[in-house]
Amino acid sequence: MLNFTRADFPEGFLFGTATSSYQTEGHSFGGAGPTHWDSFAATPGNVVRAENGDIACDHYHRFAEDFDLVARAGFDAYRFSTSWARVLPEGRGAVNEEGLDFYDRLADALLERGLKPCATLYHWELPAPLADLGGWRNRDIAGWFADYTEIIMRRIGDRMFSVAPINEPWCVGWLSHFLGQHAPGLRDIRATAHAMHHVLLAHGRAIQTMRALGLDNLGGVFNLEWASPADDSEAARDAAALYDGYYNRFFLSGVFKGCYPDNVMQGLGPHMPKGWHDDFDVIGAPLDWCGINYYTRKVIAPNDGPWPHHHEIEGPLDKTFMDWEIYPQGLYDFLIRTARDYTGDLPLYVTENGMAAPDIIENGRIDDPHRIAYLDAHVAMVRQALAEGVPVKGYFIWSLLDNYEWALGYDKRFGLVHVDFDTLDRTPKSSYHALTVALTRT
Ligand code: GCO
Repeated sequence: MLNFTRADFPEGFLFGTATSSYQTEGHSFGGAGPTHWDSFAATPGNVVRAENGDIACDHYHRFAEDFDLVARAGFDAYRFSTSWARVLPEGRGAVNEEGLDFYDRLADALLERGLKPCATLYHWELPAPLADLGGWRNRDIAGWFADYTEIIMRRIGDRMFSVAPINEPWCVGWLSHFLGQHAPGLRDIRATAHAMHHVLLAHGRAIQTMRALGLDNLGGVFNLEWASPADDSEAARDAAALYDGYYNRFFLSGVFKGCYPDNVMQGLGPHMPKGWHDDFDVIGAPLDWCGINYYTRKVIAPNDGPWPHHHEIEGPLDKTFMDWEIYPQGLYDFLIRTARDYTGDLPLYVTENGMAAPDIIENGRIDDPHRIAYLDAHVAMVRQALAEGVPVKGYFIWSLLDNYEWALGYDKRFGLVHVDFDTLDRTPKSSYHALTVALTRT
């Protein structure tokens, strides 16, 4: 049982669940073009067992069944992403009509079930031909992305409840170009600085494009991770502040304040693309809401290596199957801080929150009390922020389905619904049943 019901929330508060295209659809279906994730995954050492998104959950063929599950649980909204390479197999130029038709059917299927469609236009599978041209390192990506935005939104924009251009700019920039853990797997500070700026420029261009199409309820989705200093020395505090700088504040500050944090620019400054100072009018195109994806915190210690002169150390709290500490307080702190420092009265959404576990099926049942406890603890933080006047308007759980967890392959199960990756059978977990009670009890 969960310790909340819908009645504990303001009228109109939205409960939703989320997935993404490459992680669920099955990229081999329907004429989608190759992406940088496909080649990244095909290169030894990048992804557990070199698994990829070819089949994933076969959501491409099973979306109706999946949306029945969303509706039956009592959710109001469903967050999904559209695949650039499915719509434009070359990234530009010729449209794959089958891909557009797919998202058209998907939009209708959501509305038929009374679900609000919440779209994200990029969740990490860049068309390979654009990666060949430098991908996020190339300033032209802002224009390519705006063109793709126009094509997909001309087709489905009329039925979207909300749209965000890019999921988690930190992952697109830092994780993929500095840490090398996601495609394209670079570890290069110049590539990082360029990608971090261009991802925001592309975000802004997409917002402008959608405004010109007359769309509204447009936002941004940022993954925020709390940074705790390893001890109370000044050096550790600075180290955590820098982690917070390039993980969280860089993107929020770029979009909502038109500048980048000084501590981040001490390292990235010399590597920034030419003319970056002049892009903030685009980057800061006004938004209607701000989405926060929250999972965990990191404990940060200083070192005397090259910038950013710090590293993560293992924290003392209970961990999920991702080895991520469970730290609900961070969600509360981010809701308070984001409203106070960046967004003011703008609606905030928790656009992702959830946890991975092994979730083994036994006698046709999956008991996941750990997930129920995780969700309960985080929802309690949302309620606390609401009680203090933060304008939180919705809470989305990652994820509806167990799916492709990127470099970690298919082992890390985040779903409310278990997926057997041999048969593709779906089995709702006990967390799904608990949510159904919380959301449908009157
Ligand atoms: C994320 C992503 C998802 C991940 C999830 C768990 O936004 O980070 O949207 O793709 O699967 O976060 O790591």
